[in-house]
Amino acid sequence: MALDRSRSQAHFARAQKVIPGGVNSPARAFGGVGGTPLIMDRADGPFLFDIDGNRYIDYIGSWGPHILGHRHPVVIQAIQKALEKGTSFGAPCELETELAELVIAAVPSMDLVRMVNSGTEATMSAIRVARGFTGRSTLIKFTGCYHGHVDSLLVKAGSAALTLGTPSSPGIPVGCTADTLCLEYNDCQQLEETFARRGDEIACVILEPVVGNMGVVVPTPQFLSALRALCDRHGTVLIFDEVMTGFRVAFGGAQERFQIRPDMTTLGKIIGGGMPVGAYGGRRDIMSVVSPAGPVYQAGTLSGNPVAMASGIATLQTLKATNPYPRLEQVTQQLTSRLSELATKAGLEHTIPQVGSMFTLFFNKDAVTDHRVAVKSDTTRFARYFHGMLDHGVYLACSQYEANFVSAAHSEAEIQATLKAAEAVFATL
Ligand code: KE4
Repeated sequence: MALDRSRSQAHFARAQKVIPGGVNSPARAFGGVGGTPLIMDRADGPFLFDIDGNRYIDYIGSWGPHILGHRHPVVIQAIQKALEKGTSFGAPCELETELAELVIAAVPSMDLVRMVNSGTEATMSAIRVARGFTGRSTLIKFTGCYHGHVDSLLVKAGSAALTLGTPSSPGIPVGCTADTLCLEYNDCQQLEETFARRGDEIACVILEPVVGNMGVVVPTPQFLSALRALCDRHGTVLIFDEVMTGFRVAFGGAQERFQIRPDMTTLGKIIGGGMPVGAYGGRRDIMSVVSPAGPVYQAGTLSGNPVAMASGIATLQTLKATNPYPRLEQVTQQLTSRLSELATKAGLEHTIPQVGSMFTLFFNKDAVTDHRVAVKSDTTRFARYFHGMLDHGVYLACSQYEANFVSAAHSEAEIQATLKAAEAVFATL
């Protein structure tokens, strides 16, 4: 039975008159799946509710922040308490030190940390600091990894060959990406060749230590250890962009899970608990170049504001106190293995990589190890799957090239309802 979404349709038409594309972020515009984005009214636990009153089991959790589920009482109370004292002072407050201490205690690579307001700000700043610290300009990123809309990182590599960055968006002067080398994820040979030729000019390497932004792609142990060794050998700063994986795949992030220590880490999403927070940090000698301690400038009006800090503190403290990770791993493994059984029964070529509570169902016959394989996925079939699940009250990431997230609020009932929906939808694909 088709859900009534007339209010969403009408409101989206109104939004398009005043907001580019009707959205404040293209990721939520349904560009990869077609149709009209739903206008959400409220959220609670594992659920989203649209303005037509339809309820959805939510697997994006605001694209990662809501590992505890929406409106966790401890987080809401902390925000309300902070609000009683004001919103932003433009001066230091105790809460920003408290969140910094919690982050440093959890993330092995961070001696010092600077709060910002988004993951993009975090990666943009980390790149600048790495360049300032090394005095070098060249950076390496990997095709299919997304690090926010930073000019120097919005680079779409061409073929698998070493590609000098060409901007993937108008408005970015070629000069901004001339120093960006784009390599293939998990390709150790290409990495070694690049360092052999240009290692001593490379300021930093930045990567998602578990990729979420081409769908979930898992690094090989060889790839991570090659990265660490080559960066050590050439004095290059290794940056783990853990905006998505930080406090998601383990309390200490992917670096704790894989026992690889980067030189710098960027964070976001979960450390704000749904409020705008990003952070970057790392080795003391590197972070000591950051203004005003050192010469590399970075600033922000609302960085460290008490309301966002209170939300992040409550989120991390609750994660520490409840340790949801073992159950998240087990529930997500059960969900993905049952989804795979159902997809196989329906004769659908697929692969479902899963790390912790992140997963992607690729309509692809091969294991997705990098962007070259990811882009061979059947995105038309994915779009039908997405909308079929939506009609059954399950809200997935609206792109084949995104991760989905299970939260601590997802109970057995939601998992079973998701599987029931998938069984029905797979039969229609
Ligand atoms: P923000 O600027 O959106 O807070 O963070 C940018 C960013 C940086 N690094 C990683 C690994 C990220 O995943 C992101 C943002 N992720 C996307 C979803 N894949 C956010 C959704 C959106 O852009 O609306």
